[in-house]
Amino acid sequence: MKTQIGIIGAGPAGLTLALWLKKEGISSVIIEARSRAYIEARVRAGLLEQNTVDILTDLGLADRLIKEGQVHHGVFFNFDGERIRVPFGELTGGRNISIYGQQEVVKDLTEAWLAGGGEIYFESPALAIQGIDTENPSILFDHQGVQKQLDCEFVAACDGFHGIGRKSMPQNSYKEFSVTYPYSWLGILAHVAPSAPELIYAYHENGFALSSMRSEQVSRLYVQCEVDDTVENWSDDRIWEELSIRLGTPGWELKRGPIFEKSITPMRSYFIDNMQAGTLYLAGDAAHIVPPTGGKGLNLAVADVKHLVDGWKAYYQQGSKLALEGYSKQALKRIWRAQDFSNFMTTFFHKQDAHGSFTYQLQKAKFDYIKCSKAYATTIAENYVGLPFESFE
Ligand code: FAS
Ligand code: PHB
Repeated sequence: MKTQIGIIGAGPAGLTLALWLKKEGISSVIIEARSRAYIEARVRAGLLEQNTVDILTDLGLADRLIKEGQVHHGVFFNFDGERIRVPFGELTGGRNISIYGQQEVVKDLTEAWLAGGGEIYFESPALAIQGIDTENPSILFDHQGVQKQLDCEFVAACDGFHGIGRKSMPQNSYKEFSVTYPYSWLGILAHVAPSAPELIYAYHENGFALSSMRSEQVSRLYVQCEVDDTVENWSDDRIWEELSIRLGTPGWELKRGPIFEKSITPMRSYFIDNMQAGTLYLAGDAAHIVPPTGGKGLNLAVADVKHLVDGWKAYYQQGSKLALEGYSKQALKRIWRAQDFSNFMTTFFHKQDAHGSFTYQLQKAKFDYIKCSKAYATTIAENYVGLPFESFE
């Protein structure tokens, strides 16, 4: 089997890359370890930045997103029960976010790719990437118990944090940066209408909480929990009680309903300072992880894809390797920005030290500053909705 770009992973990065390359007349094949049912059911992110919505729209992949997604023009911040609103649409000249589950994005992109004749080898884990120091690398993978080989001109490892892409980079070809936060998130999905029209991020003495949603009938909510906590420690009643306390503000009530999904997500920042080696390129979680507090994970994956497509367009259409050679440097400008903003949102809202401590006073000072400074509120707003690509040119 031969193609121009061999893609490992059918997550947001791999699927967006395949569809965008196809628009530019560049062929690719996707190799995915899991089944179609599994990747389309995997509950993860829900916040799409303006850039991501614009890219999916330009690619003709946003019909359902536009129909079923919710456009938000602002976000609520709670601190010790006081609530303010950051009107990011107004502060950024109309850049907004959309709430639309990652699994819905994956469903839409998978459907579009297959309906257009695209190839995905499901339940086919990539075992090795060979020849990245040549112009004809290949991907060895297991397909229904038979070892197969995909010959290509480039390999895009979009295989997430636990994939083989980063592990296939040459020794000492990158420096890694890693921070693990001393807490995790317990996330739920519940059959109940959201209790607020926009997201609520809340600092509380009991711990952080986030109120999000998936539709008018389904709420998505998170509570800060211990780093080694388990869902078994969290009864439905305890979850609703803590959410109600942590998100509470005078005159507001949290609606409750049947919980149908519970999961715990660790909080970490990770990235490497080089995302390419020879004809191997990494994109998305294969190269970086951000704590979900900033809602950046999926959006960073799509931003990496934009830079990769720019590189392969220039190479195949003008014979220039410049953009490909500068891929990591270009992508890292946004990755550093997203790491900083995700770290800001995480340390701003999570309970890290005793109530009233020095750390607490710094967190409260941030909240009080947002209330009185349009400049500070605008800084947060432009990072939250995602900076335009031209900001990093
Ligand atoms: P993905 O991990 O989505 O996709 C990688 C794909 O590669 C997977 O389908 C995997 O099966 C496949 N793969 C792996 N190894 C392979 C191999 N050897 N061969 C073939 N295929 C292989 N981000 C947010 O913004 N907000 C959130 O709330 C949020 N919550 C999250 C919760 C969890 C539990 C996790 C793990 C992540 C969360 N994220 C969140 C981040 C998440 O959305 C990622 O940023 C996003 O999925 C990145 O997309 P990809 O880079 O495509 O990687
Ligand atoms: C979500 O809806 O899953 C979500 C939204 C915003 C975040 C994290 C998760 O920062």
